[in-house]
Amino acid sequence: MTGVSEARLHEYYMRMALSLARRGTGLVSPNPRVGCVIVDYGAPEAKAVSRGFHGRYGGPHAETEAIRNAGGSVRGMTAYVTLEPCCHTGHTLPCCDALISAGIARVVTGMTDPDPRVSGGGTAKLEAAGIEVVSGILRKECERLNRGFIKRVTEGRPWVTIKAAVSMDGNIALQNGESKWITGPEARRRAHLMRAANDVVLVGIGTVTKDNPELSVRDSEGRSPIKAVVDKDLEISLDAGVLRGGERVIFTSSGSRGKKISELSKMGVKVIKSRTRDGHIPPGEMLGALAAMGTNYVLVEGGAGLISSFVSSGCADEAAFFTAPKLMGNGVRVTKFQIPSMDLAAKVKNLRVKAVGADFLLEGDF
Ligand code: AOF
Ligand code: ZN
Repeated sequence: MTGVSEARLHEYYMRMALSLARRGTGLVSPNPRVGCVIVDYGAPEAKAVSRGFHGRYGGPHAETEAIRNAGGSVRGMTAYVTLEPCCHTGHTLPCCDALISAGIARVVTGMTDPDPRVSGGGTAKLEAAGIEVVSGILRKECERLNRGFIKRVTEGRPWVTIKAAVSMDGNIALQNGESKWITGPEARRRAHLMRAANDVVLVGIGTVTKDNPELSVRDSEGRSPIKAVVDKDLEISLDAGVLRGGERVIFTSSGSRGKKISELSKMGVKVIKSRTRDGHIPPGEMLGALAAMGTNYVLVEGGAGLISSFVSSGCADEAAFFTAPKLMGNGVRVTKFQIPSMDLAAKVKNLRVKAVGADFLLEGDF
């Protein structure tokens, strides 16, 4: 491509690698989403000759997939990878070794791997083998795509999105408890897609008792996330829809004991006991346990109490509010905390607004 600067080409192919990486969404945790494109600059024009992505946990990494998919020699070519190639032996042999032995001449990466087993070691290994490494192309986009992986590896907790369906005046239910259906079918389908993109869906026992949700992924393709319920006093009914199949977790207080725990365990439910503070299980405790289970992304779906405690404890990273064009009056507010002055309001940055059917999806980061 004559006339196109090298920087533009790097971004172009990195964008291609990013869209490949996205195909691992919901499938690769605790691993990161990674995509790889191999480009032949030796041809009269730069040409992408092969693509690969990390498609499931324990499966081959993006780079080895791309090398394999080439079906022939990739000697002298450039590999674009959204993440620094690994140099450790885990489920698979190091990608660095695969790139070196395939004769790749240049590696262009999006971001450094925060995993302490790699973290700069991959780049160093490639350079020591005489491969040119260009780092940090579309770094922000690459880091954004793996925000949960980064969070878990560097802070020991997954990325948390609080999700709710609200009216324009901030209600998630009427005074009488009615909450179906605030938003329309398109928003509900989108919410199911959101579940599929997360590793865990977390709700409070109040929501389970009142709405009896299944928390499965129905209206969209994809695997179902872990279903987790915060149930301090173990009030859950053994017939609750959420307990029907899939991977299930209940967070309860360390004081919970008795027959219910053994019944739940017999049903295959993982019961995690936690200390309480002011009568609540601190969100940080739950997130620590979920990180230890290898999850990178948690969707907190309500109710208001749980959403509020995640926000006020600084454990909410992102908000996704489906907002219906209606007013519901003096109902149940989506948050319950008191703010003493406007400068202490929980501010949402990088606001994204999307029309979804007749509703709007407002998304942003804390
Ligand atoms: C890459 N390309 O496609 C992925 C990488 O459990 P393993 O053996 O699959 O190793 C997981 C670690 O490897 C993970 O923490 C991250 O550091 C790296 N993931 N690296 O070069 C890939 N998925
Ligand atoms: Zn690798």
